[in-house]
Amino acid sequence: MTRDATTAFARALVDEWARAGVHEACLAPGSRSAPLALALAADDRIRVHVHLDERSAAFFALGTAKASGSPAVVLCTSGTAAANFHPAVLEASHSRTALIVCTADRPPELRDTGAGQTVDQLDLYGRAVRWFCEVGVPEDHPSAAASWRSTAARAVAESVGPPAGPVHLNLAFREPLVPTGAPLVEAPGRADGRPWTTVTRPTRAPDEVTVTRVAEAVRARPRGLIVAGWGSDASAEAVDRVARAAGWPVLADPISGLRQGGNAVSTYEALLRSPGFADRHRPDLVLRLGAAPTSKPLSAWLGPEAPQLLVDPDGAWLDPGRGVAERLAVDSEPLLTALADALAPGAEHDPAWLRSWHDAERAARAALDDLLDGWETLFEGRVARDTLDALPDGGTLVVASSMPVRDVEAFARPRSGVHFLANRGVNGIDGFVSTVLGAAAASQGPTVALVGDLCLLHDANGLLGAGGRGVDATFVVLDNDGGGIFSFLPQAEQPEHFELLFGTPHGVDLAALPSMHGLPADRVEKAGEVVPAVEAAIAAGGVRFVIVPTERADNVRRHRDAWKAVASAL
Ligand SMILES: Cc1ncc(C[n+]2csc(CCOP(=O)(O)OP(=O)(O)O)c2C)c(N)n1
Ligand SMILES: [Mg+2]
Repeated sequence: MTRDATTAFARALVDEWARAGVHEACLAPGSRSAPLALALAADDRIRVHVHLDERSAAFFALGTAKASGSPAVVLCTSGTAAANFHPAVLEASHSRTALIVCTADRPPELRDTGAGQTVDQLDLYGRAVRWFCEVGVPEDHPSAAASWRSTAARAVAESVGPPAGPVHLNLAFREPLVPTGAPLVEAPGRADGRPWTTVTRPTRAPDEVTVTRVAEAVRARPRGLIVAGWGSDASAEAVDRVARAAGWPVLADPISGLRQGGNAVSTYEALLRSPGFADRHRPDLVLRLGAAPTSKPLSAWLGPEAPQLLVDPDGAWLDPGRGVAERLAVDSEPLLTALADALAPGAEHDPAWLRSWHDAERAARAALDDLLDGWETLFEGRVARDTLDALPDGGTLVVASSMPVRDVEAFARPRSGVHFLANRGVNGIDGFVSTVLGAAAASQGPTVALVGDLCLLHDANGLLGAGGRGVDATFVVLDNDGGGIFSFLPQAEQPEHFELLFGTPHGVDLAALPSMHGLPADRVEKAGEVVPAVEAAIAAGGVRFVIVPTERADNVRRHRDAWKAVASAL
């Protein structure tokens, strides 16, 4: 009797992934992918999340991987299904998120013959993947165990990097696609339960010469700054130690997770819009962690004139302003720890520098908070600030692109205890609902999402089955009936086609969307109702919506009022 290679192969892959610490797999229904789908479902070390829409499946997997730091598997059938993974593959590539992307394919004899649901899937995602492997049709072969298992182990290793990112396995399956009942081809794993191949990665710690040199540079330039964006990969403690030892303020985009500690300046967006302040506070050295912050005024102000040291272990060259003077290709945590140690004994400060930032932060914070707290009308900046306040410690805030990420940056107070996530690798407004639900599935505490109406609608399919996934996620939806961000851009000065091309109002009742999926939605009318509504949704659990209606033109005016209030408070 012919032994069953297809089933044995699929089970060997899944076993290797489970051994390597993969916990989540997302898949969309299809026939060609059946062998791997069945093997995933049969292994209770890996949770399987099923999605109709492949784009949602891939973003859900991305959300689990971002929240957990472990690679996630995503699987689909052949043809256009595979192309629907592409947006999440791009986001995973740019945000350096480990994703094991498996596309089922016809065997070679059925390719390029007009066979159904068959496209060229080789290198489908181009240079966005860390590794592409055309795995080949599973066959009964004496070296099956080594070949299958090392492929699976390598997929995990390549996805973890560094740099982490997506890998693509194209899996050709020949019929029959379900177990034949024949004995399986034997492909046992290692006896000790370890993966076939593990990869040892020493930390990329800085050498002493580098630490001494950087410490000297920091000492010589007391008017310095730490600037952090997403992907900083450093602990708040290490950043705070360096900031204190150097006497430098910390300007951290909240999605870096580093807007906390005694030297945090949370109001830099407003401060740097005041030309007097920006001129008087030019730094003479900047230590940059992760991506550039989202803030345009900050990026423009950090031009090439200010010497910037970028900590960039993965070689991602996160330097859109082309101002970086030195790239430190080392891990941030050991660098910061060594730097804090080197600076600690009696580092020279310019106390006036830090005091001036502290005073400005205090004045700007009070001006912003007084203004916002005085408005009963719903204002998106206040909703961003208050949504973060409503989260308990241990919660996760997933911030959507467009204005939510900008408003969190401009208005959120410093805070610890919250895990921030955002799809900022490529800033797409696609796949957001699924990313949030995936993050919620892989997180311990409650997950709250801050999202615009278009971003929500873009991944409306992500809500399919959301209520049955056993996750706690609250969507705070800023409903300004269109793309509010465009009202801040030069297009807004071209009123003739503005609404048609950019504003794009849709008129959809956003409470009807969750209702269609049996999910509760609460609509708030006044600013003071946001925090209680978010807290109530978190306490109730499950997937819930808080709809916050706002008005685009009014929103622009209030942002400008906020910048004016800070300028006059300085
Ligand atoms: C996939 C994708 N398509 C288009 C864009 C361009 N884009 C950026 S923001 C935006 C509007 C988003 O509107 P909404 O989610 O309602 O947020 P708001 O601007 O109102 O804050 C669009 C279309 C994008 N970033 N990603
Ligand atoms: Mg909108």
